[in-house]
Amino acid sequence: MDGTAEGGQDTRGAVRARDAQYIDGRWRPAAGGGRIDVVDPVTEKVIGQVPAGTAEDVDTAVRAARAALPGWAATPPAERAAVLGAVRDLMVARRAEIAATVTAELGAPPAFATAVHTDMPTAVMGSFAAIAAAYTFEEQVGNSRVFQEPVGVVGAITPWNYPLHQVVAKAAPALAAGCTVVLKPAEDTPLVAQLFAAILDEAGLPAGVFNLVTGLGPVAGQALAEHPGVDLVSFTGSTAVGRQIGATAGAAVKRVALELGGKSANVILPGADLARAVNVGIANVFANSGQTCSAWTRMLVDAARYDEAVELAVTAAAKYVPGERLGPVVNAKQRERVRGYIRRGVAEGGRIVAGGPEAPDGMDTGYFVRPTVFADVTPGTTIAQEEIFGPVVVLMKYEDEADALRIANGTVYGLAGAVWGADEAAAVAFARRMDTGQVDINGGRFNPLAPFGGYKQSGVGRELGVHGLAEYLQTKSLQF
Ligand code: TXE
Repeated sequence: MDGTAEGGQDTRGAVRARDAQYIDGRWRPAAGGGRIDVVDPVTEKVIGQVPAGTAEDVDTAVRAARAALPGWAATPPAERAAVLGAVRDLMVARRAEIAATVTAELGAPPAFATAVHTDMPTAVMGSFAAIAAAYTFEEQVGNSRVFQEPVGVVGAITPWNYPLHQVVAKAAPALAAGCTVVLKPAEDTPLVAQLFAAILDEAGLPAGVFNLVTGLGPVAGQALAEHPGVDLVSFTGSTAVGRQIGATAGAAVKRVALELGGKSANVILPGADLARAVNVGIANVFANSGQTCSAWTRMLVDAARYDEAVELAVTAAAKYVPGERLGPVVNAKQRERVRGYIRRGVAEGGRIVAGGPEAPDGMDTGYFVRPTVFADVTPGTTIAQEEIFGPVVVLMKYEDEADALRIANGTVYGLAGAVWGADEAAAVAFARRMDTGQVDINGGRFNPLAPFGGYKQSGVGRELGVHGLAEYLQTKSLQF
């Protein structure tokens, strides 16, 4: 069922914009007449329009989600798991269409759009189908029967940086738990969210269980966060907006999950394979043009090997050719923000060894930023403290392990990180002392079952795996 009015020009074959909101199992016209242009960050051309949803659309969607809640909550977990499995299969079948959509609206190079933007959320969807099928929603504890019940209606607000993954990381556990969902995706990347809604529809998810309202953050997003019919707000985005959403939820005594910014450290211990640590570290930051909340944007190297690390980083950065392996950032505002940070870094004494604030040579079109490496950065400076969210990495020197730990832990954030060392036990011991939610040891590999989330101001709650599912559950006990 997909009787949509076609809102956008089809510039890349598979990409399509729907001029409608997906509410209560059908695409319906938005309440207001406003539209949001969706822009291709490579060409700067408008590739489609979606509705600028209003508080009225949000209210209609929340009512639909409330009405669908009892039925979905009472659906046996195995049946919910089967629907998620069908969704996963459709994501596999529509892999090329998903990747093309992310490429069109985010500017992600096609290979990355497929391998990461498409395959990662597909794996996450599959993992929640498996978790829902196996999870213990009901158990006997002494003379009590303990039930894990859905929290209720979830308001999900997502950013543009991993437009489908961020949606799936919320929708999949929420649906697995028996919650119903209203999603407000980022205004820059609503097309893949619309495609996802179409996939859920095709998979046979009952009407009202998942609803999509496109719109602006301070309008549709805020209306969703403040709606009394929402039981849990799950937000990923900037710390500033997260703080506001947390305060609103706190005042309403409502559950909240926040995935916010990061400034993660890549700690290269003295015995580590330096070339590998630097190369993987650079790839980690420049993938997705630096727009990754968990990116290892601070590289920490011991003083003895610092100069060698700088050279390796410069060589590795040169492989990220803008327009080829390195895509643009999402929009003009973000490009100016990142360039501003680069200028600030220079003003505060950092030494640019690759890249810089100017546009890449001969690239007047597209929101490109040169892959930038800073050396001689001191820990207290702005570019060593604030999330830049662009292809910028800072290299810092440490004297000994205690110094490295102090620098690694010396920000308000604590989302992710990496430790490299010849002695794995020593690397693990170091990682255990880092104030951060997720650490890769000697490279690591993505694990959709591993809990992901922040210490300190990087957020509240966890996504992925059984810990991610638990965010969407509340516990009831019956005593006998
Ligand atoms: O984020 P916003 P922006 C960081 C990153 C980036 C900066 C700004 O440093 O440079 O934030 O990005 C919705 N009530 N991250 O401005 O505004 C908005 O519509 C309710 C890190 O894009 O926080 C979108 O859907 N919702 C991050 C979502 O919030 C509101 C990913 C995120 O947008 C709202 C993105 C409001 N008042 C940015 N205002 C990460 N952790 O991965 C906006 N929104």
